Amino acid sequence: MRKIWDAHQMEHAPVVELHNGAFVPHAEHPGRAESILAAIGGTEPARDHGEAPILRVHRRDYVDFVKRAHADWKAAGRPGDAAGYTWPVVRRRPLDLERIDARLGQYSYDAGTPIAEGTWAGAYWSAQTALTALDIVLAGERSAFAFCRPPGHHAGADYLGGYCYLNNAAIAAQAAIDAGAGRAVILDIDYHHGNGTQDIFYDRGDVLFISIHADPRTDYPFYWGHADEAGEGAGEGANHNIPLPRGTALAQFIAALDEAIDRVRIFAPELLILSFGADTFSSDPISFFRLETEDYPVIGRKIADAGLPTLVVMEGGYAVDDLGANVAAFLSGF
Ligand code: Q9C
Ligand code: ZN
Repeated sequence: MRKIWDAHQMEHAPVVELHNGAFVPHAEHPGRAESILAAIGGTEPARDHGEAPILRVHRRDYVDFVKRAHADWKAAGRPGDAAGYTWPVVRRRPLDLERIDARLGQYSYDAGTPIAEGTWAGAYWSAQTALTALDIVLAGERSAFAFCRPPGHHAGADYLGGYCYLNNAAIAAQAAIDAGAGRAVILDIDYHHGNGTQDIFYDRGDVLFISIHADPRTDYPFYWGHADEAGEGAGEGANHNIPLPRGTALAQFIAALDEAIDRVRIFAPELLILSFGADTFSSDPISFFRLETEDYPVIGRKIADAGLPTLVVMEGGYAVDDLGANVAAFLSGF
Protein backbone atom coordinates (compact mmCIF):
# COMPACT_ATOMS: atom_id res chain seq x y z
CA MET A 1 0.00 0.00 0.00
CA ARG A 2 1.35 3.43 -0.96
CA LYS A 3 1.58 5.91 1.91
CA ILE A 4 1.38 9.68 1.72
CA TRP A 5 2.88 12.06 4.26
CA ASP A 6 4.11 15.62 3.87
CA ALA A 7 6.91 17.10 5.96
CA HIS A 8 4.94 20.39 6.30
CA GLN A 9 2.60 18.52 8.63
CA MET A 10 5.34 18.66 11.30
CA GLU A 11 4.95 22.46 11.48
CA HIS A 12 1.81 22.03 13.58
CA ALA A 13 3.12 21.78 17.14
CA PRO A 14 0.97 23.31 19.89
CA VAL A 15 2.67 23.25 23.28
CA VAL A 16 -0.13 22.72 25.84
CA GLU A 17 -3.85 21.99 25.96
CA LEU A 18 -6.49 22.41 28.64
CA HIS A 19 -7.27 18.85 29.78
CA ASN A 20 -9.49 18.00 32.75
CA GLY A 21 -8.85 21.37 34.34
CA ALA A 22 -5.09 21.67 33.90
CA PHE A 23 -2.71 22.73 31.15
CA VAL A 24 -0.82 19.60 30.09
CA PRO A 25 1.56 18.85 27.17
CA HIS A 26 -0.46 18.66 23.93
CA ALA A 27 -1.22 14.99 23.22
CA GLU A 28 -1.30 15.41 19.43
CA HIS A 29 2.38 16.29 19.09
CA PRO A 30 4.95 15.75 16.31
CA GLY A 31 6.39 12.74 18.18
CA ARG A 32 3.31 10.83 17.02
CA ALA A 33 4.50 11.30 13.47
CA GLU A 34 8.03 10.18 14.28
CA SER A 35 6.67 6.99 15.82
CA ILE A 36 4.46 6.19 12.84
CA LEU A 37 7.04 7.13 10.18
CA ALA A 38 9.68 4.92 11.81
CA ALA A 39 7.30 1.95 11.67
CA ILE A 40 5.55 2.15 8.29
CA GLY A 41 8.47 2.61 5.93
CA GLY A 42 8.76 4.89 2.90
CA THR A 43 6.21 7.61 2.24
CA GLU A 44 5.54 9.91 -0.71
CA PRO A 45 4.93 13.67 -0.30
CA ALA A 46 1.57 15.31 -0.91
CA ARG A 47 0.67 17.06 -4.16
CA ASP A 48 -0.87 20.51 -3.76
CA HIS A 49 -4.55 20.52 -4.79
CA GLY A 50 -5.08 24.11 -3.59
CA GLU A 51 -7.86 25.43 -1.39
CA ALA A 52 -10.80 24.60 -3.65
CA PRO A 53 -11.39 21.05 -2.34
CA ILE A 54 -11.10 22.32 1.25
CA LEU A 55 -13.73 24.98 0.54
CA ARG A 56 -16.13 22.30 -0.76
CA VAL A 57 -16.41 21.22 2.91
CA HIS A 58 -15.38 24.18 5.07
CA ARG A 59 -16.80 27.69 5.08
CA ARG A 60 -14.63 30.43 3.60
CA ASP A 61 -14.89 32.57 6.75
CA TYR A 62 -13.81 29.60 8.90
CA VAL A 63 -10.79 28.85 6.71
CA ASP A 64 -9.78 32.52 6.86
CA PHE A 65 -10.16 32.41 10.64
CA VAL A 66 -7.84 29.38 11.01
CA LYS A 67 -5.25 31.04 8.77
CA ARG A 68 -5.23 34.32 10.69
CA ALA A 69 -5.94 33.27 14.27
CA HIS A 70 -2.38 32.82 15.51
CA ALA A 71 -1.24 36.14 14.03
CA ASP A 72 -4.27 37.90 15.54
CA TRP A 73 -3.46 36.28 18.90
CA LYS A 74 0.11 37.54 18.76
CA ALA A 75 -1.06 41.00 17.64
CA ALA A 76 -3.21 41.09 20.79
CA GLY A 77 -0.03 40.51 22.81
CA ARG A 78 -0.96 37.03 24.01
CA PRO A 79 1.51 34.35 25.16
CA GLY A 80 1.70 30.84 23.72
CA ASP A 81 -0.84 29.43 21.28
CA ALA A 82 -4.33 30.74 20.52
CA ALA A 83 -7.26 29.11 22.35
CA GLY A 84 -10.73 30.26 23.30
CA TYR A 85 -12.25 30.77 26.70
CA THR A 86 -15.84 31.80 25.95
CA TRP A 87 -18.45 30.27 23.63
CA PRO A 88 -21.61 31.75 22.07
CA VAL A 89 -24.27 29.48 23.58
CA VAL A 90 -26.75 32.31 22.95
CA ARG A 91 -26.81 33.30 19.28
CA ARG A 92 -29.28 36.15 19.01
CA ARG A 93 -27.41 37.99 16.28
CA PRO A 94 -25.13 37.19 13.38
CA LEU A 95 -21.57 37.16 14.61
CA ASP A 96 -19.16 39.52 12.92
CA LEU A 97 -16.91 40.10 15.88
CA GLU A 98 -13.32 41.19 15.50
CA ARG A 99 -11.74 40.38 18.84
CA ILE A 100 -9.68 37.20 18.63
CA ASP A 101 -11.26 35.69 21.77
CA ALA A 102 -14.74 36.16 20.32
CA ARG A 103 -13.68 34.61 17.03
CA LEU A 104 -12.02 31.63 18.81
CA GLY A 105 -15.32 31.00 20.59
CA GLN A 106 -17.33 31.35 17.39
CA TYR A 107 -15.25 28.84 15.45
CA SER A 108 -14.46 26.15 18.06
CA TYR A 109 -16.24 23.94 20.56
CA ASP A 110 -13.43 23.07 23.00
CA ALA A 111 -10.40 24.63 24.68
CA GLY A 112 -8.11 21.68 23.93
CA THR A 113 -7.36 22.53 20.31
CA PRO A 114 -4.89 25.42 20.22
CA ILE A 115 -3.86 27.26 17.07
CA ALA A 116 -0.06 27.51 16.96
CA GLU A 117 2.17 29.30 14.48
CA GLY A 118 2.40 26.30 12.14
CA THR A 119 -1.17 25.07 12.55
CA TRP A 120 -2.56 26.35 9.26
CA ALA A 121 0.40 24.90 7.31
CA GLY A 122 0.12 21.56 9.09
CA ALA A 123 -3.64 21.33 8.63
CA TYR A 124 -3.47 22.44 4.99
CA TRP A 125 -0.88 19.80 4.11
CA SER A 126 -2.70 17.16 6.13
CA ALA A 127 -5.72 17.76 3.88
CA GLN A 128 -3.46 17.67 0.80
CA THR A 129 -2.12 14.32 2.03
CA ALA A 130 -5.68 12.94 2.09
CA LEU A 131 -6.38 14.31 -1.40
CA THR A 132 -3.13 12.87 -2.80
CA ALA A 133 -3.85 9.43 -1.37
CA LEU A 134 -7.40 9.65 -2.74
CA ASP A 135 -5.97 10.24 -6.23
CA ILE A 136 -4.15 6.90 -5.96
CA VAL A 137 -7.37 5.05 -5.15
CA LEU A 138 -9.39 6.91 -7.80
CA ALA A 139 -6.69 5.94 -10.32
CA GLY A 140 -7.48 2.30 -9.65
CA GLU A 141 -5.21 1.09 -6.86
CA ARG A 142 -6.96 -0.99 -4.25
CA SER A 143 -5.97 1.22 -1.30
CA ALA A 144 -3.75 4.01 -0.05
CA PHE A 145 -2.75 5.34 3.37
CA ALA A 146 -3.09 9.05 4.06
CA PHE A 147 -0.96 9.72 7.11
CA CYS A 148 -2.87 12.81 8.12
CA ARG A 149 -1.68 14.88 11.05
CA PRO A 150 -3.25 16.94 12.51
CA PRO A 151 -6.28 14.62 12.42
CA GLY A 152 -9.65 15.77 11.08
CA HIS A 153 -12.79 13.94 12.18
CA HIS A 154 -13.84 16.35 14.95
CA ALA A 155 -13.70 19.42 12.66
CA GLY A 156 -16.99 20.64 11.18
CA ALA A 157 -17.76 22.96 8.29
CA ASP A 158 -17.11 26.00 10.48
CA TYR A 159 -15.54 24.77 13.68
CA LEU A 160 -12.41 23.17 15.10
CA GLY A 161 -12.10 20.87 18.12
CA GLY A 162 -10.63 17.59 19.34
CA TYR A 163 -7.16 18.37 17.89
CA CYS A 164 -8.80 18.77 14.43
CA TYR A 165 -8.93 21.82 12.12
CA LEU A 166 -9.72 20.57 8.61
CA ASN A 167 -11.76 17.37 8.15
CA ASN A 168 -9.41 15.34 5.97
CA ALA A 169 -11.77 12.37 5.50
CA ALA A 170 -14.71 14.63 4.63
CA ILE A 171 -12.61 16.65 2.18
CA ALA A 172 -11.55 13.40 0.48
CA ALA A 173 -15.13 12.07 0.40
CA GLN A 174 -16.42 15.29 -1.17
CA ALA A 175 -13.56 15.26 -3.69
CA ALA A 176 -14.44 11.67 -4.62
CA ILE A 177 -18.10 12.63 -5.12
CA ASP A 178 -17.00 15.63 -7.20
CA ALA A 179 -14.82 13.30 -9.29
CA GLY A 180 -17.89 11.22 -10.11
CA ALA A 181 -18.25 8.66 -7.34
CA GLY A 182 -21.99 8.24 -6.81
CA ARG A 183 -21.79 7.05 -3.21
CA ALA A 184 -19.08 6.89 -0.56
CA VAL A 185 -18.94 5.48 2.96
CA ILE A 186 -16.87 6.97 5.75
CA LEU A 187 -16.30 4.30 8.40
CA ASP A 188 -14.78 5.81 11.55
CA ILE A 189 -13.04 3.50 14.04
CA ASP A 190 -11.20 6.09 16.12
CA TYR A 191 -11.94 5.79 19.86
CA HIS A 192 -13.86 9.09 19.74
CA HIS A 193 -17.01 9.77 17.77
CA GLY A 194 -16.30 11.61 14.50
CA ASN A 195 -18.73 14.42 15.23
CA GLY A 196 -17.41 16.79 12.55
CA THR A 197 -17.76 14.20 9.81
CA GLN A 198 -21.24 13.28 11.01
CA ASP A 199 -22.25 16.94 11.06
CA ILE A 200 -20.90 17.67 7.56
CA PHE A 201 -22.85 14.82 5.93
CA TYR A 202 -25.85 14.63 8.29
CA ASP A 203 -28.39 15.73 5.68
CA ARG A 204 -26.74 13.93 2.76
CA GLY A 205 -27.81 10.60 1.29
CA ASP A 206 -24.75 10.12 -0.92
CA VAL A 207 -22.23 9.76 1.94
CA LEU A 208 -22.98 7.15 4.59
CA PHE A 209 -21.23 7.81 7.90
CA ILE A 210 -20.77 4.91 10.31
CA SER A 211 -18.85 5.33 13.55
CA ILE A 212 -17.72 2.84 16.21
CA HIS A 213 -16.59 4.72 19.31
CA ALA A 214 -16.67 5.13 23.06
CA ASP A 215 -20.15 5.91 24.37
CA PRO A 216 -20.56 9.70 24.51
CA ARG A 217 -22.36 9.29 27.83
CA THR A 218 -18.89 8.69 29.30
CA ASP A 219 -16.49 10.05 26.71
CA TYR A 220 -15.65 13.07 24.58
CA PRO A 221 -17.28 14.56 22.46
CA PHE A 222 -20.38 14.02 24.69
CA TYR A 223 -22.89 15.99 22.60
CA TRP A 224 -22.68 13.79 19.50
CA GLY A 225 -22.30 10.06 18.81
CA HIS A 226 -25.42 8.67 20.48
CA ALA A 227 -27.14 5.68 18.90
CA ASP A 228 -30.29 7.59 17.94
CA GLU A 229 -28.50 10.07 15.62
CA ALA A 230 -29.62 8.68 12.26
CA GLY A 231 -29.35 11.61 9.83
CA GLU A 232 -32.03 14.00 8.59
CA GLY A 233 -33.75 15.00 5.37
CA ALA A 234 -32.07 13.31 2.42
CA GLY A 235 -29.58 11.88 4.94
CA GLU A 236 -32.19 10.06 7.01
CA GLY A 237 -30.78 6.57 7.57
CA ALA A 238 -27.32 7.51 6.21
CA ASN A 239 -25.78 8.05 9.64
CA HIS A 240 -25.15 5.18 12.00
CA ASN A 241 -23.48 5.33 15.41
CA ILE A 242 -22.31 2.28 17.35
CA PRO A 243 -21.32 3.48 20.84
CA LEU A 244 -19.42 0.93 22.94
CA PRO A 245 -18.62 0.91 26.66
CA ARG A 246 -15.25 1.66 28.20
CA GLY A 247 -13.31 -1.59 28.52
CA THR A 248 -14.31 -2.86 25.06
CA ALA A 249 -11.83 -5.51 23.85
CA LEU A 250 -11.42 -7.31 20.52
CA ALA A 251 -14.50 -9.58 20.53
CA GLN A 252 -16.95 -6.76 21.18
CA PHE A 253 -15.15 -4.46 18.77
CA ILE A 254 -15.30 -7.10 16.02
CA ALA A 255 -19.03 -7.64 16.60
CA ALA A 256 -19.56 -3.92 16.04
CA LEU A 257 -17.30 -3.98 12.99
CA ASP A 258 -19.29 -6.88 11.50
CA GLU A 259 -22.47 -4.87 11.89
CA ALA A 260 -20.82 -1.82 10.34
CA ILE A 261 -19.47 -3.76 7.37
CA ASP A 262 -22.90 -5.33 6.73
CA ARG A 263 -24.25 -1.79 6.44
CA VAL A 264 -21.39 -0.78 4.15
CA ARG A 265 -22.18 -3.72 1.85
CA ILE A 266 -25.88 -2.88 1.69
CA PHE A 267 -25.08 0.75 0.80
CA ALA A 268 -22.76 -0.55 -1.96
CA PRO A 269 -20.49 2.52 -2.25
CA GLU A 270 -17.88 3.02 -4.94
CA LEU A 271 -15.34 4.02 -2.29
CA LEU A 272 -14.68 3.34 1.39
CA ILE A 273 -12.88 5.98 3.44
CA LEU A 274 -11.67 4.66 6.77
CA SER A 275 -11.06 7.14 9.57
CA PHE A 276 -8.52 5.07 11.48
CA GLY A 277 -7.53 5.96 15.03
CA ALA A 278 -5.18 3.86 17.15
CA ASP A 279 -6.47 5.41 20.38
CA THR A 280 -8.50 2.20 20.85
CA PHE A 281 -5.22 0.72 22.16
CA SER A 282 -5.18 -0.60 25.74
CA SER A 283 -2.44 1.80 26.88
CA ASP A 284 -3.74 4.93 25.19
CA PRO A 285 -3.30 7.74 27.75
CA ILE A 286 -6.66 9.47 27.08
CA SER A 287 -8.83 6.49 26.04
CA PHE A 288 -10.36 3.38 27.59
CA PHE A 289 -10.78 0.50 25.12
CA ARG A 290 -8.61 -2.61 25.41
CA LEU A 291 -7.32 -3.44 21.94
CA GLU A 292 -3.80 -4.88 21.77
CA THR A 293 -1.17 -4.58 19.04
CA GLU A 294 -1.93 -8.10 17.78
CA ASP A 295 -5.61 -7.16 17.37
CA TYR A 296 -4.98 -4.51 14.73
CA PRO A 297 -4.12 -6.92 11.87
CA VAL A 298 -7.40 -8.75 12.55
CA ILE A 299 -9.30 -5.47 12.21
CA GLY A 300 -7.35 -4.46 9.11
CA ARG A 301 -8.03 -7.78 7.41
CA LYS A 302 -11.74 -7.64 8.17
CA ILE A 303 -12.03 -4.19 6.61
CA ALA A 304 -10.03 -5.29 3.57
CA ASP A 305 -12.41 -8.25 3.19
CA ALA A 306 -15.23 -5.79 2.47
CA GLY A 307 -13.55 -5.75 -0.95
CA LEU A 308 -13.91 -2.03 -1.68
CA PRO A 309 -11.43 0.55 -2.95
CA THR A 310 -10.28 1.99 0.36
CA LEU A 311 -8.63 5.22 1.45
CA VAL A 312 -7.24 4.88 4.98
CA VAL A 313 -7.05 8.28 6.75
CA MET A 314 -5.15 8.59 10.02
CA GLU A 315 -7.02 10.11 12.96
CA GLY A 316 -6.01 9.75 16.66
CA GLY A 317 -3.71 7.54 18.76
CA TYR A 318 -1.61 8.90 21.62
CA ALA A 319 0.37 5.99 23.13
CA VAL A 320 3.42 7.19 21.27
CA ASP A 321 5.77 4.31 22.19
CA ASP A 322 3.40 1.77 20.60
CA LEU A 323 1.66 3.98 18.06
CA GLY A 324 3.89 3.18 15.08
CA ALA A 325 3.69 -0.56 15.75
CA ASN A 326 -0.10 -0.39 16.02
CA VAL A 327 -0.49 1.52 12.75
CA ALA A 328 1.94 -0.81 10.97
CA ALA A 329 0.07 -3.82 12.40
CA PHE A 330 -3.23 -2.48 11.07
CA LEU A 331 -1.79 -1.80 7.60
CA SER A 332 -0.12 -5.23 7.44
CA GLY A 333 -3.46 -6.93 8.17
CA PHE A 334 -5.20 -4.84 5.58
N1 Q9C B 1 -10.50 15.32 29.18
C1 Q9C B 1 -8.73 12.53 18.26
O1 Q9C B 1 -8.50 11.42 18.65
N2 Q9C B 1 -9.59 15.76 24.62
N3 Q9C B 1 -9.03 13.55 19.06
C2 Q9C B 1 -10.60 15.71 25.62
C3 Q9C B 1 -11.07 15.87 28.00
C4 Q9C B 1 -10.11 15.62 23.29
C5 Q9C B 1 -9.10 13.35 20.48
C6 Q9C B 1 -10.06 16.12 26.94
C7 Q9C B 1 -9.68 14.35 22.65
C8 Q9C B 1 -9.77 14.48 21.16
C9 Q9C B 1 -8.62 12.84 16.79
ZN1 ZN C 1 -9.69 9.82 18.96
